[in-house]
Formats: sequence, structure tokens, C-alpha cells
Amino acid sequence: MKYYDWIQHVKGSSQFIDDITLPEGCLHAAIYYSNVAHAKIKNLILDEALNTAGVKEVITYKDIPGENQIGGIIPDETLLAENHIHYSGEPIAIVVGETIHSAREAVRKIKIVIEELEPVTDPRAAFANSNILIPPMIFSLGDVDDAWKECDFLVEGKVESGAQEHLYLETQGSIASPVEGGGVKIISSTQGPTAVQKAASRVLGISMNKIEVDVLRLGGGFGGKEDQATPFGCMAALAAFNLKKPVKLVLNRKDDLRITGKRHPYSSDYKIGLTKERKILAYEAVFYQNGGAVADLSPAILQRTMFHATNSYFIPNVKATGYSCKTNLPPFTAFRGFGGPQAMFVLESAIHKAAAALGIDASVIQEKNLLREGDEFPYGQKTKDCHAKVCWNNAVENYEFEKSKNEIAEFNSKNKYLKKGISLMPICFGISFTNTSMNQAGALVHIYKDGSVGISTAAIEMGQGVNTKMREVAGRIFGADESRIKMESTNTSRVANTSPTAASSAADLNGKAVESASNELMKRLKDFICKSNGITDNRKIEIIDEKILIEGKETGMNWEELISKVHLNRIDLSAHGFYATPGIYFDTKTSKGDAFAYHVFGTAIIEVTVDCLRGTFEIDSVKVVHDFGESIDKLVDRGQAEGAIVQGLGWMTCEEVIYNDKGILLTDTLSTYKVPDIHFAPEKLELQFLENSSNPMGIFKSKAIGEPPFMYGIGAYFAVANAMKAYNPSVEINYRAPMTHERVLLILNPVSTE
Ligand code: MTE
Ligand code: LUZ
Ligand code: MOS
Repeated sequence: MKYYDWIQHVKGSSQFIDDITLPEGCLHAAIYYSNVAHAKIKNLILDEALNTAGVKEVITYKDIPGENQIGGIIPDETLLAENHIHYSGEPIAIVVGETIHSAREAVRKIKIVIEELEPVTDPRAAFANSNILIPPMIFSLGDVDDAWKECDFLVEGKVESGAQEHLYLETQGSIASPVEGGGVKIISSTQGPTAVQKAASRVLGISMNKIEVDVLRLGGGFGGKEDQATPFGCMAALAAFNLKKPVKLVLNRKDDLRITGKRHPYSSDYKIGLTKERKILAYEAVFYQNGGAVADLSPAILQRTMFHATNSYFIPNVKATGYSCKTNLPPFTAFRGFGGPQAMFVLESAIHKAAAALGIDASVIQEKNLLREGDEFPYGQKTKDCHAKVCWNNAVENYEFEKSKNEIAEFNSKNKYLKKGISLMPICFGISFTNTSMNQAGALVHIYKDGSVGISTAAIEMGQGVNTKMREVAGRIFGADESRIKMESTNTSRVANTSPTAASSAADLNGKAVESASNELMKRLKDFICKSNGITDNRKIEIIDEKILIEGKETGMNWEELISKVHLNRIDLSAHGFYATPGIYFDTKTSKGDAFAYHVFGTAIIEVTVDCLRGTFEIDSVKVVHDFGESIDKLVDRGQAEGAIVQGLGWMTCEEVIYNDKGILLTDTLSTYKVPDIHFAPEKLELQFLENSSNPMGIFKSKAIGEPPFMYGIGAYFAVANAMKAYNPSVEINYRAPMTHERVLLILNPVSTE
């Protein structure tokens, strides 16, 4: 029987951090953080807080035994602010109390004397002051400067895309306990257990082997816990270490919203040049990434922006420049797509604007320029098994795009205020961490002597079904029933040096590690059967449905009997597997290389209806042809695609994170920040699995699914824009996302300022 952990979720029996039975004497921590964006700290007054009933300690940077440093890529991030505040939400002190109520009460009693400084929130303003987090990045192909002369049409413009809140259902949290020998065990809601372990080792000034990080599952991560679970793991560990007591730190929603970073807002400029035949000859883009106050993952995210500057299109002359700008906002971080969506929105905007100038449908330009087999990306890699065109063609034909277009034209001619719009959105997303060294994973597989199996990997289960896939991998190899296979928690003492579960590659990397360990165990089992039956060739042995077969004939022995015998014969029933993606590399000096194991392709068709009087709209349908390779589990993959699509639609059309010009988050509640719900979700969401797609680089020939479908959501922006143009052909689309109902209303009915 297949096992899906959502069965447990709906029964309420799955454990998250807040469900864990606390150890005796466990203390509770709350964070005191800044409510101004930029300031010098003159004095921190803790007396009243310390005198609060039940309060055990207030921890500041002065109490850190090791280094006050948790920066992952660049060491520019303190765990607790020292003398300078860089963003509103920046942690300053940790209050530890007997109850969460005493800790929170004491937080309110901390007083601070500051000298406020002028905050910068706009990336372009930061750039103008040379406030950049890393040196500029440039990716280029051909020569744009030569190519402009050859173009028949040139269009330039500016594009803005907003931040996005992860809104994982489980907020950030950790429980840390001191262990003998001066170490700590951290139970953390993190996508990156090794990141937590390494940072905690640095903060506590002890070696990594003294820190054990354990993760059962997350109530969602979406990138928000790739790097940003780390501070909370470290804070709980620091408190537990200093007070020699277990400490629980779980953020309430408001603190989580205010403290943690979100998807990076981008402000970009572009220039695009086309020939008379609608071929894109040249494209130049400059991306101003709003990085926030510290680097966090911004450099890696900016790099993925560069990689995806041309999305699913071949453009012979490209120049992409990226600046990661330092502002006084919380550090923006990983979020599904990891900078890719921001890049793709810019190019789609350029195509849309060029099409409008030419008086044609954007789909004409899109189709004409889709990637073909062997085309070169600006980073030098060439497409292989390129499915851009076949996905597009299947979508257009299977979903009758022309017919829908005509029906929409018909509808629009009959309705004055209600207008429909349609758009196509092709995607191409590279699979692999762009930092080659991160493409590795380990697995530890035990077969217990009763025939049951326990598997540990580096993968974190966060709702994406990676554990279901891991069980499928081992089950297929062992020929054993999946009900025998249990996925263990992810634990740094069982599988060490893990890359975060990210970049959509957990199933591939960890699946291949499980495959390798399982194959090793299978070899031992088969060798044993050979030996006890006087056979030399172990290829004659098979295990199917738990039955042991020799040359296709049943032996009468089953899995349980076999395992018991193997154990009595003193053969090791445990194996460690390891996988590192072969053949990938990337030279950061030249910005060239085969950075990705493969690419994922697909095309979506999106239809919307806009009420042009009120500005409200509905997403009528999203119809997709997506390249899943040979899906390991269609139910899981369909769920991933649907979830990603709705999240992408949300980013483009309803979710609006607002910081005021003082750098204060205004949308710090769920009544002011609108996330997609079932009413928002498209009335119709159709998904076709591209046929005859295989993928030698994926686990069991499947393709990664976690992030790519997010980017179909971009199409919604243009579907709404097209509906608005049907209402008023001269309307100026400003290419600022999200296109909320409010924005639609204001664009269609500009408010006079006179
Ligand atoms: N699905 C659920 N339910 N919850 C999540 O947090 N994260 C997404 C995606 N799907 C996420 C999810 C992100 S950002 C990534 S990178 C992938 O899952 C990671 O898992 P994978 O590598 O197993 O696809
Ligand atoms: N994380 C990372 C990622 O460190 N490198 C990546 O390339 C990446 N891509 C997508 C999501 N997370
Ligand atoms: Mo996903 S942004 O790679 O965690």
C-alpha cells in the first residue's frame, strides 16, 4: 500500500515542533527585536525585564560564547545586534522564561535608547550610494551592442516585482537541549539541518560533532527555512547551552512575519530588439535585486536570476547584469523559484510591451523564439532533450488556444465592463544547485532483522512528498512492500554534511543516494542467495512482491525469511549511499558552464475575467502541459504542480508585501496580506503530463517538480493586462507586479492629482 503522510496530517497525528512533548524543566524563549529600520544602539536597559516574575535570563550578543556570526555565504550577519540596527525586525536579545507568557511579558519591558538613522528601502537608491552586497554579475552571449543595429524594432522599459511572504503554516521554531559532554541537540523546523549545525557550532564555539540537528518534518518551508531557520535554531541552542536547560523557541505569526525575509523584490530595466520576422535578436536586462540588510542567500538567488534571464527562449545576443542592493529591510531570502521568476517576469513584460507596440499578440513573439534542440543559453550550456516547443504545441492544440481566443473576442464584444483575457506562459527551469558543490546527498538504509526497513536521508519532508518518493525508490529496488519501509527523521548524526532541501533537487539527489545504498544491500542479499544455492551469477536472482525467484522460478523463500537468514549469517544489513550529480560545472569567473543536470519545460494557458468597473477579477482557468519526465508518483507531482501554480498566481496578482518608507512592514497580519485561498484558486486547473519524456539524470527518469510550475503564474499578469486592454486599448500597463484588484482599478481609472 502506498503511504502518503497527508493521511496522518488530516487525522492530526503528524508531529510538528509545537506538538513535541517537552522535556522536564523546559524553558521558553521570546525574541526582542528592533522596531526601527536603521539606528545606532546607545543603551539597552534590561533591569525591568530581568525582574519579571518567571524570567531566567536575557541574552544579548555579549553572552555569546563563540562568534556572533551566522552568515551562510558571506559572514555579514550577526545572530544578535551589537551596536547597530540594520532593519526593523532585527533580533537584539533573547528572553528566557519559565513560560512563554513570562518571556513575552519581559520582552515588552526591555527599553532601548537609539539614535535613528535614515533608512534606505529602495534598491536603486541603495545602488546609487554604492550600497551593494556583492560585486555585480554579468552573463552575456553574442554582442548586444552590435545587434541593436540589426534590429527593426526596439522597445525599452522598466519592470517591478514585489516581495512574497512564504506563509508556511508552521512558523519558525526550535527546541534545543543540552547534552552530556557540552553539546546540544537541536530539533529545528529547517530545510537545512547542516546549516543550523554549522552556524550553532560557530555561535557556541564548539565543533560540529557536538551538535545534533534533528528534523521530523516541516509544516511548509517554500525556501523560507533554507537559510532563515538557522537564527532560531542558534538562539534556542545558545539559550540551552548557557542556561543548561532545554529551551523552546517558536515564533508567533506576527513575529515571524516581521522578523523573517521574503521573496526578493526586483526593479529592472530592459531593452529588447526584434527583426521584422519577430525574431528576438537582442535583449539586455539590468536587475536591481532588493537584498535587504545582509547577504543571506541573495548572491545565489541573483545568480539564478541571471541563469533564467532568457527563460524558455533562444536569444542570440544577451547581456544581463545583476546588482544585489543592500537596503534597510529584513534580509530577503529563498522562495520557490529562487530569483528565476523575477527574471522571467522581466522578459515576459518586454515581449508583451513589444507585441503591443507591434499590434500583435505576445504569443506570436513567444512562439517564434522558443528554445530548440542544441540552442545555447547565455551561460554556455546547450539544450538537450529540449521540450519547449512540444509543450507549447501540445498546449495550443490540446487546449484549443485559437478557439478560446475567438470565444474571448466574442465575449468581449458583447460585454461592456466584463472583459476576458488570455495569455500563454512557457517555462524553462534549470535543475541543480547553481553552486556545483551543493549537488550531493547521502542516505543510510537499515534492514532490520524482521525484514522492516528504516531509511535516513538528507532530505527534509516539508509537504512536497519527498519521503513518499524515497519509499518508492527503496521499495522498487528491494521488491518489498512499501508498508515495510519507514522514513526516519533527518538527522545530522545519521546523514552528515547535508545540502539543504532546496532547488527542487531533493528527490533526485537523495533518491539516487537511496538507490545506491539499496543497490548495495541488494547485491549482498543476492550474493548470499547465490552462495547458499551454488549459483555464480547473481543476475539470476530477483525479488518480486517479496518472493525470492531464481531464473524466474519461485524458491518458496520470502523476504522475511531471507533477511532473517542473512542476519544469522552475519552479513551487514546496513548501507550508506552517496550521490553527486556528474558532469556539471560552472565557472563563476567567465559565467559559463553546464551548470544544470537538465531543464524542466512546460507551457500554461491562463484565462481571466476582469470586472473593469470594479477592478476585481477572477482566474477562470489554468491549463498546462508540463514535462514531468517519467513521474515516480503522479499524485504527489500533480499536487506539487497545483500548489506551485496557485502560489505563482498569488505572487503575481494578490499578495502584496508593503514596507513603508521607514522600512516598517505594514502587512504584518493576515487581514492586511492576502494569500490565495480556495476562492482565489482558478475555477479550472487542468494538467497534462507531457508524453514520451524521459530523463536519464533524474531519479527513475523523473524530473524535479517543486519549483518550476510556480512560474506559470506569471501568465496571469498578462492575461489580466490583456483583458484591461480589451476594455481600453490605450491603457498603459505599468509592468508592476502584483496586479492586485486595487491596481487594476487605479490603472483603468487614473485618479487625477490636480
Ligand atoms: N511543497 C510543500 N507542500 N511545501 C513546501 O514547503 N517547498 C517548495 C517545493 N514544494 C515546498 C513544496 C520548494 S521552494 C522546493 S525547493 C521544493 O519543494 C523542495 O523539495 P524537493 O526538492 O523535494 O522538490
Ligand atoms: N538554493 C541554493 C537554491 O543554494 N542554490 C540554488 O541554486 C537554489 N535554487 C533554487 C532554490 N534554492
Ligand atoms: Mo526552494 S526556494 O529551493 O527552498
